[in-house]
Amino acid sequence: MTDGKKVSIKIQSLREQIEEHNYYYHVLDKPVITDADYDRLFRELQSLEHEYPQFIVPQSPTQRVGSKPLEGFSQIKHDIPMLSLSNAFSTDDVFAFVKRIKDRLNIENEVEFIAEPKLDGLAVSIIYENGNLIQAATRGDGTTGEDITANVKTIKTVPLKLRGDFAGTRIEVRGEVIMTHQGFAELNRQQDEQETGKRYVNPRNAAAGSLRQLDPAITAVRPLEMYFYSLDQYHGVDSQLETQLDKLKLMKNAGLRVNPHTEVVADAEGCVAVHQQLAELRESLAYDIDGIVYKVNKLDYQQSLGFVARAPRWALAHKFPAQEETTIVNSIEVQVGRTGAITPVARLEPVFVGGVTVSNATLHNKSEIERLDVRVGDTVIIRRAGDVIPEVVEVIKNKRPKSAKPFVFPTSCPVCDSEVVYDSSEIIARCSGGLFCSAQLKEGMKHFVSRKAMDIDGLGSKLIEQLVDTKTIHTVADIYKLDKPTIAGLERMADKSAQNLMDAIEKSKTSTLARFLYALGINHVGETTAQALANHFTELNSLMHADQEELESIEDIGPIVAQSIVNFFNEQHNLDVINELLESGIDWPVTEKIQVSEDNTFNGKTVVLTGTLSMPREQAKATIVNLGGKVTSSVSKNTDFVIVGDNPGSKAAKAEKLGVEIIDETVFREYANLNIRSS
Ligand code: JCF
Repeated sequence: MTDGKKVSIKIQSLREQIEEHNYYYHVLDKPVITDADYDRLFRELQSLEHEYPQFIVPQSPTQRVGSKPLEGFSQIKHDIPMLSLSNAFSTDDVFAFVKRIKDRLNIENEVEFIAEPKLDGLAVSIIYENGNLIQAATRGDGTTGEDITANVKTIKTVPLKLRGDFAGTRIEVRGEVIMTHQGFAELNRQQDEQETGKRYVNPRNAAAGSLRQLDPAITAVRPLEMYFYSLDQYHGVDSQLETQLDKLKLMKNAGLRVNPHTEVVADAEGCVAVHQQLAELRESLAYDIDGIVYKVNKLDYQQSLGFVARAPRWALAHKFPAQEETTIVNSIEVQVGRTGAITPVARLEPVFVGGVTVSNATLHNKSEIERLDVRVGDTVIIRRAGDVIPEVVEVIKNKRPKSAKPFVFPTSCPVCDSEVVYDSSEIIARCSGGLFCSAQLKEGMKHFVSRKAMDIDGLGSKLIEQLVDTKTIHTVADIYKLDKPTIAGLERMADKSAQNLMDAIEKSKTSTLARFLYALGINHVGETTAQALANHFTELNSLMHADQEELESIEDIGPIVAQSIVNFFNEQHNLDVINELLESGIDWPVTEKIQVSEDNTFNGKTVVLTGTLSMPREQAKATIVNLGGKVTSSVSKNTDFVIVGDNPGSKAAKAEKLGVEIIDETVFREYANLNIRSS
């Protein structure tokens, strides 16, 4: 075989592996390799393609950002119009819809439906020829849309190539491009940081703005995702498709992600039940949905029902209550947080939005107030999405009272009068008072006693405020000096509750190093970082003396976090408080040092992990390393053991072929427990 041939086979194999892992990750939501292993495959393909550019094809997973910035978007006429959906706002509307369908079909029996969440994003149509993505378009006016092929190709949940044999076919699929709440928040955070002066008002606008970039390289770094909901053309596909569900299954097998909350229901009651379930789930979903879509399942029925005006007769969008409402700003106040950050808040005329009454909305920061130009007395549109704090989206300027004056952002802290200072981006305002500021002190204490920190049950916000305001306590260490008569002397404190609080304080003294570190409220040290620090140092003293370099050597700790930790332990005041806390008896069990017998099975062996393990991969790796073994990512004849979890992929098959010993995860667990003894 020529070298060229060998390289081309290797490239082909890498592409197939990457595509298969994309499918496991994006469509099945069950990755079978680590991100690091995936990255390795990807980089190997990139470097081979770099060396042998003659083998690059547009469908290669490396070619998502292929083209240069466009001059403008060209128009694409849809083969089949992209219709909208008829809307329903009540269960009565749904029953009427189902009755109309049964009447029209002239049948007595119940009609099956597919129910799925209606995603609040942008409809996109994609054409695959011979299984390759060749075109993507927006809905536009339904007849003609814009060619956004280059941008859509950058979305990782959109396969560039379909799975399976699609030679000789032309397929059109449609779906919704969305941005998750998390992606949206992160994007706005970056927009703030880069001082673009532009914040997106909601995930849908952010998705739209990201899709309409002329430079696909910008779209590529935006957190866009896609769910597919319809198969509109399938020329050359020889499967027998009888239902909407068959279509969705075909799509899913082809690597097109279908929303996991999609269900077949037997009748109108079933439709309404899904609406109710998802209305409750709505808060916890990672993205916005604005209702449920019902579609007649049988394709024959869809065909005979046809269309009215611009919507199919066989589909309905059953909407949820709005997440945006208008109300009036009664006042604007600023709040001082634990780190001194000053957040402006709009106090609102209470309004019912997305199922709850809202009377406050965050205004984020000074520049956001300026951008919105929000004033006391203004009528505003507020938005409440998921479980995030409601925010002001827009001011309705023509409803502004004549007397409304621009809001003046304070130059001194409203609580302690210290000067307000700004971070380097000039966006985040902070009170410079530190613990001299009673607001910062109170917030720091609330954090210290919170459930994931020292977990002092019964020491709520109101009590902390009283204790600070009456100057009973000055630092978190003072909490442990409280006596029962002092507590009982506070407002609304009976003898019994004073005793309970004393007990809770006492109980909190037995803690863990991770909790204690988290409780200290070191800037940038959240729960996960605190745990990582505790794992690494196992005791407090060496952490307190660690330098920047050692801290940065810990996985996931970067220079900013490391610097913040060093600064914290350089501050004499903090050391004093820590000493007092330890003197008052706060303690934690010493992390057990692991002792391993050298003749254990894994000592000196090379091990590969595959499939979904019930323990975090890092933990499995650490266990093997503790036993003296080595963990590698791919199976070869040098591999000694392959440990398999659920849904093992190609690695288990390869191990079998090479005769490498395969160990079930449960067996591994038992083994690891037997071989690790604490000293
Ligand atoms: O999730 C959506 N926004 C969505 C829109 C879902 C669907 O199944 C749709 C749609 C628009 C038209 N189906 C049609 C026919």
